Amino acid sequence: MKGWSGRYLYVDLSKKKFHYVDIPVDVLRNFIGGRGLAVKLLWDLNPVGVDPLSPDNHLVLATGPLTGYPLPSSGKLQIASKSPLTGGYGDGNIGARAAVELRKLGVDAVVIGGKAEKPTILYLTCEGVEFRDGSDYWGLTTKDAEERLKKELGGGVSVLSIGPGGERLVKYATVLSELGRSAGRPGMGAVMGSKNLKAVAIKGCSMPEPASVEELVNLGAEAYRKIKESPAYEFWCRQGTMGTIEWSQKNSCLPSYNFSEGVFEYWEGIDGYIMESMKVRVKACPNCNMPCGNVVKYVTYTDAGEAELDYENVAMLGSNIGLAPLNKVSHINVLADLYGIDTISLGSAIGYSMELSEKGLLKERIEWGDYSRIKELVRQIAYREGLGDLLAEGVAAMAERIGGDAWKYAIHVKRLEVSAYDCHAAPGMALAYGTSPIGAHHKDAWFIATEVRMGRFEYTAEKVERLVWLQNIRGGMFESLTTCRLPWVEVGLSLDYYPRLLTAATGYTYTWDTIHEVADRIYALVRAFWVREYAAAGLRWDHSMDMPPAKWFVQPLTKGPLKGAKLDSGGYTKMLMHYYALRGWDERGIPKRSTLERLGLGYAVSQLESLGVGLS
Ligand code: PTT
Ligand code: SF4
Repeated sequence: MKGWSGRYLYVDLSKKKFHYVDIPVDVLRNFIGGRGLAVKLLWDLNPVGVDPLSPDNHLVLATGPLTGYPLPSSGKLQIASKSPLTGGYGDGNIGARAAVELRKLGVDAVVIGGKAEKPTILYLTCEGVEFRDGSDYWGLTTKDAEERLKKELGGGVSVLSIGPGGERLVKYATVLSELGRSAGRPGMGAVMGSKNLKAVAIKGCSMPEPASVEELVNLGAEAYRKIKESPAYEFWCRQGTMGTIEWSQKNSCLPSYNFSEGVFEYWEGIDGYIMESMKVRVKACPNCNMPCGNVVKYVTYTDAGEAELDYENVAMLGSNIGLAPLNKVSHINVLADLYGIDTISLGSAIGYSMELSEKGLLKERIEWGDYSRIKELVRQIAYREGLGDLLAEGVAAMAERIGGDAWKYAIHVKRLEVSAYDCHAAPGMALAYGTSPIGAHHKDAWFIATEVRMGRFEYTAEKVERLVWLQNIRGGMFESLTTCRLPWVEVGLSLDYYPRLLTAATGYTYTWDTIHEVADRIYALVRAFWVREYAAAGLRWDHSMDMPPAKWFVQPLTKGPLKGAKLDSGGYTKMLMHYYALRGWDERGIPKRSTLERLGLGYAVSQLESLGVGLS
């Protein structure tokens, strides 16, 4: 086998044992790696209906057949599990040295099950697994844990860790690495915490051999060159994702005041140019020649330090909670990283509590942009103190517990908080959130850019067709390869490199047809996973699961160039039904029997039927 290692490492924390399991080559060919491999492993290994925070849930760390090779931006890793926030499939993508080290372990994935008796650190090397006592690490921030562990284990070790948020099972706790890299928005950090797993340290030894070294190296070198020649390269290296603040403001989709508006009056205080004036260095993921990790130095009256900034973080912890300037936002971002909690859900939970407070639905008074109150709230969430204990559950659970009209202002899809694009005037982006495999996240389809070109108010079949294509490329291909998608998205590297690189790595001929078929398979299995888990919990699945937040339909924008805009529910539902038809799913959003069988997922048919899910 070339390009893959052909096995995964299974670690049982309860028994302190590990073993290696062969992965059949057709599973690798049909799912490629990363997300594809992760959902297949979770489908097979997780008991149906498992409690996400129980020892029986599994955490999967998965690479793909391009990870770590000398080609653009190949240092990415998938972290996946059944989500404690949503109850469905959850994953995240981290750009860190750990991705390459994991590839060098001679496995395609690491699967972690069970629960350690006491706080534990896993040390993974080519010799096997060491179960180290992590008691002294429990309670440390992600930064302190990683620095101490690296000192203890010596050079060449990469670390994935959780902070106090993950330890206390904050439902949107993430896994951090290299201070500033975070993955697993739907609570992958809480899954680690539930297993008493403070950190995973990895030191590999050698990469799997590709089918054609020469082809891979030549293609990789050519692609690196093309990236540097791109007209977008210079600005990207200056601002990275932070350039999106200005773009979103101008296009009226910068989430402001808990997604009530798409423009923010203080946007110039948090944009990419301010960031440039604070920038002290740039960080890159492994094998990347278009670095976008913008590290800034910040100072407020009370705080100072360094932060790595990205668009989502700054929008959700800035405009969405009425906070500016960037110095203050930077500090809140750092707190989220140290505590190990997702900035998007955090900004949503805080913004939601501010709006509820304003409307008298929450008795505590929490003012928009109140910096010291926000700092305190972040700490309370991480340690689950006072009001923080409620906010740590995420906005869907907050709405349920508060009751009354609170649900009207909760911004989520399938219980995952919406990432940083307001959709009052973006039905296609709303559909991207509605149908994203992990709940409302932009990674599978950053449709807003396409929508700006295609028209903001159209509810067309053409948009839906484009959306399915985008999801297949981003959520299907890139999440499985596993490499960063930004060389294509941001500096226009031709997509045609990827099937060629995949073929050079594995020796199997991948065409666009085979890649789209793999993506369709991954989407169908992820959807079947959600339906299975919901059915096991006694919940019926229907199209309401794919509806965006109510606010976008009923509460128009009151400011900016698109003042008065709101979504039309008839138009949205028509697009959703067309989406289902394109995917071969029925009008409830459940893959049809014929679709599952065509994609080689017959095992999902029998499992769903045994749970009483009737298939069309
Ligand atoms: C991702 C989500 C994003 S997407 C951002 S900023 W973005 C937020 N980052 C957080 C953070 O930082 N700290 C924190 N405590 N929480 C955070 N939550 C948010 O998480 C990221 C880059 C970015 S920056 C993006 S778009 C691209 N994402 C990719 C992806 O998903 N897949 C892929 N193949 N390539 C990608 N390239 C880009 O990578 P999640 P990273 Mg991230 C501090 O994790 O769960 O997927 O959610 O991984 O290493 O930080 O790189 O404007
Ligand atoms: Fe990482 Fe940015 Fe490079 Fe992508 S473009 S690999 S996110 S540094």
